[in-house]
Amino acid sequence: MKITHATTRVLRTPADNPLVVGLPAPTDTREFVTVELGTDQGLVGIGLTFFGGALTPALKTAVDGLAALVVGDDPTQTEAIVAKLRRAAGSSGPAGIFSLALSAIDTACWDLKGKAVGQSVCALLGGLRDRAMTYASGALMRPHPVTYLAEAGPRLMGMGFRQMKMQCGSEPTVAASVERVRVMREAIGPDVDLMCDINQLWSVNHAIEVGRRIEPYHLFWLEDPTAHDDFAGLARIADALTTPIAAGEYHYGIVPFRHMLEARSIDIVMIDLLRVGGITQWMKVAGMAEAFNLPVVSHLVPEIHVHLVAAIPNGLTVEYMPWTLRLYEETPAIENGHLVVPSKPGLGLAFDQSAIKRYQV
Ligand code: SMN
Ligand code: MG
Repeated sequence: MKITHATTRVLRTPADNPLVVGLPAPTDTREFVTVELGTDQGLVGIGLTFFGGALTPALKTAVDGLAALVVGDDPTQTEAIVAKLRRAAGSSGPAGIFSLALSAIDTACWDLKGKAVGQSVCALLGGLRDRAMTYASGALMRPHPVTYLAEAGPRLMGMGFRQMKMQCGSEPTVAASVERVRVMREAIGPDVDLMCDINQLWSVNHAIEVGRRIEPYHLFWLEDPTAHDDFAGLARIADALTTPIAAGEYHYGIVPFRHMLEARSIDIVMIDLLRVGGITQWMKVAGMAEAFNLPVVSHLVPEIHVHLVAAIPNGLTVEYMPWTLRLYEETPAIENGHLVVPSKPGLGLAFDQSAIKRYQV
């Protein structure tokens, strides 16, 4: 099979989240770059990327440039594709636009890999399970008042979620952070898994002080409590607390994960498909984590990550952040708190033409 052409688009959607109910709709937007790789066998592979922000036009140009380089190549030879693109443009990475663009191409190649043999990407990667636990994300955000959290938690449970993630980090006092977690835990009871994302906003000492005082609320994990690349600081927090520490979403490529794992910085490895550079690289980090006997979780893009987390022995749960789901004709179903792996070949996804028409820039 050979890649014959590529179509890329920028899609701009409202920066909303269907899991957030009863609050004013956001006025800002999110920009995604999609890619469709056409082949001489008539198959089309899809991928997407974002995090471009104001540089999204540059990100689209990067995807266009990498796609043009792989015309004529066999998309099933994913390592050969990565090596070629690294030779051609790796000097502009790994952090930033290179890895974000590489991810879109690599994902589309894996979609084609599956479609070529009639298997899902999950099956190609090992197919350990046909579903993965999933947690509601983006519904319990930092700016939301505590009273909203108390109402939103039970509502998410009513939607079938058995895990959910809140945010802390901008409270004025330690007591206010502790109260925020206490209210959330009281609202959902002891049997729902509750994660808390700090997004690097605390110092090491502050994270240890608050972390110790929220231990009684049994967080499923405390995420990015301090700077994502302060491996020694993260290790101090992880050693000081019983609560598992999760981090990794901010890392580009696979090498930072080596540093994080060697420093024993974390208890749960979070891998972002777009920043790590695609499915090929994501799986390498998952293997690194397995060697350190650590579970792996995903970041955003649940419709693709469900294949990966379900395929590996140390896959723990998939972040259900539904930002991208409106771009597809159909998306993975949620059954009893689990996200079901699409059984169709490849990713089992197709961009929704009406969404493209509505959101294309
Ligand atoms: C997050 C970070 C960046 C964009 C969206 C969401 C957050 C998460 O840290 O873990 O979902
Ligand atoms: Mg996070």
